[in-house]
Amino acid sequence: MRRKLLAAAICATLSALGLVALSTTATADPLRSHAGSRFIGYALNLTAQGSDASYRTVGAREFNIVTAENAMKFDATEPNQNQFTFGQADQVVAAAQANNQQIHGHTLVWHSQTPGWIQGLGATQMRAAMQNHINTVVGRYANSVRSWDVVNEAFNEDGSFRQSFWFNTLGQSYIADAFRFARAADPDAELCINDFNTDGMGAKSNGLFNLVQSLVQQGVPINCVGFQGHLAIQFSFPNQVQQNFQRFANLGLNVKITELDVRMQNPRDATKDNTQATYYRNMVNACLAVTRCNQITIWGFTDRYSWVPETFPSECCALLYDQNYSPKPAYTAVHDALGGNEPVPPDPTPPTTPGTPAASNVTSNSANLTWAASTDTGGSGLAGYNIYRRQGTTDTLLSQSTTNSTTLTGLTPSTQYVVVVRARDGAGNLSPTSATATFTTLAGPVTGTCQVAYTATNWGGGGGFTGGVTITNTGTAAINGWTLAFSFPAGQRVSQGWSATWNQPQGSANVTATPLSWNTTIPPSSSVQIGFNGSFTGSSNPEPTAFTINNTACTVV
Ligand code: G2I
Repeated sequence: MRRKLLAAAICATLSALGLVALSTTATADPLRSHAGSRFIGYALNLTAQGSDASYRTVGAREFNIVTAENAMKFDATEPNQNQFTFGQADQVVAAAQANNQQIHGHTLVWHSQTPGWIQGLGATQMRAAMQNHINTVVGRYANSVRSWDVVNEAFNEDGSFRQSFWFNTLGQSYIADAFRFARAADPDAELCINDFNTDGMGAKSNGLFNLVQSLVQQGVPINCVGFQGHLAIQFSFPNQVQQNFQRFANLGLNVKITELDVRMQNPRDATKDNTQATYYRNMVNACLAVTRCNQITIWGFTDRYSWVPETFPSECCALLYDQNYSPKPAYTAVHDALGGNEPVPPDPTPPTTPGTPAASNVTSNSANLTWAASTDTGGSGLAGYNIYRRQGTTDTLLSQSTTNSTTLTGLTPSTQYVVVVRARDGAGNLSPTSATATFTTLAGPVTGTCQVAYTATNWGGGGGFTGGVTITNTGTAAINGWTLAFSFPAGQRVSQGWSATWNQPQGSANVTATPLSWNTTIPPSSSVQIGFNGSFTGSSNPEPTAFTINNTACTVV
């Protein structure tokens, strides 16, 4: 408080001398000085950065992480296939680094601001183009970008998947694939899924939660969930934001507010400013209450540059500073909320090693595990346990538990599992790994009934075609492990496939496909899409008429 008054006095003196053109808040006490171990950021508008010295000054002074508002999007970085243009993205990186700021990458796979050339490709080519884009962009910035919005806005308001060209062409697996490609290009970046209207509890955030939970369970390399936070004061504040953030954090993921702004209907007035400040304060406090919420980014900072008036012509004034760089009540709210919540003291001490787990009640797809509890003396407290499957030297997260027992579900029948447990504390420290427990699941009946949709798209000329198979679990129990089998009627051959291990013995019409690690389980009412390139002879390419999953016939649609 004293610092603030002193700085204000200095500012007033300098102002009187005509040395300060701008009304800004105390320069010695910017937002970033209150961020603690978190990041406080803004979306950088490159036009403003190039033309407006005040914009550069405030952006550099207040924030410690930068998101490119547009410069890292697909249409900016790869406007034509495999012709990459990094000029603008490089400018953002250079500006951030010059100001000792981190960089949050936005965004790799989105339906908007993505060039037309990729939207019309067939599945194989689109997936390869997605991989090439992610590999090239993430690879280029592997040493400078600390976190990425890998997939952006994949959901409809009712929690179903958005029918984007990505989804329509590649199916839901495009999301897991995007994360795998990003991880391959940068082993260290924090990889996020990002969306809007998911800030509070509701249908859309439930859809996001279900997806994220299944990605974690499948070992897909996702590290964080971004909540955009585009709010408006004429709508009520979202429902249970802190609880919503916490349920994602409990999956072992970091949480970020990635695009916060709070718009209002024209004209701006003092009452609206105060309501807006409350919305900002509530969002910041929700983040601060969740240990794993590690970033709050505002989608700009001055009303001089904002996406709002272009998109909502009767609305305005969504940011912390007005058009002339005067801080608004919203700025003070964010500043004081951050200041009132200095970071919790560091806890470098992990919990003690959990006891050796014991397996019981092993079925074809589940098992109970119990172990002796750990203790935590570092101050942040025991948060729970991670249960991993060990295969060779790799431990893959199977599930998490807040107590010293768990029921593993979704296991594959007739399969040996070696499992270990590690304890987690509130600061995210992991204990040493427990000794192993080994058990083998029982042979299982086929638990689901199935439906298969087969497509064949002949290439223009020659005898090549692309085949696609969508397997849907129409039963009420999960299918855990599957073998798809069918016979080609007219000498067709699989030459190369994806999303499954394909096999067609030489000289045989019989084809089988078995899952990869990430699509082994098909929950009820869910589908997996797999595909292949193949060849046919003569002029027709008739479809197989019968398909089985685990030797049980499926409905063919
Ligand atoms: O719409 C607000 C945000 C929602 N979440 C994803 C963000 O990426 C998105 O940002 C906005 C940018 O703030 C705008 O600046 O995304 C818009 C496009 O979806 C951006 O607007 C576009 C304009 O519509 C174009 O006219 C303009 O050429 O920015 C382009 C580049 O300046």
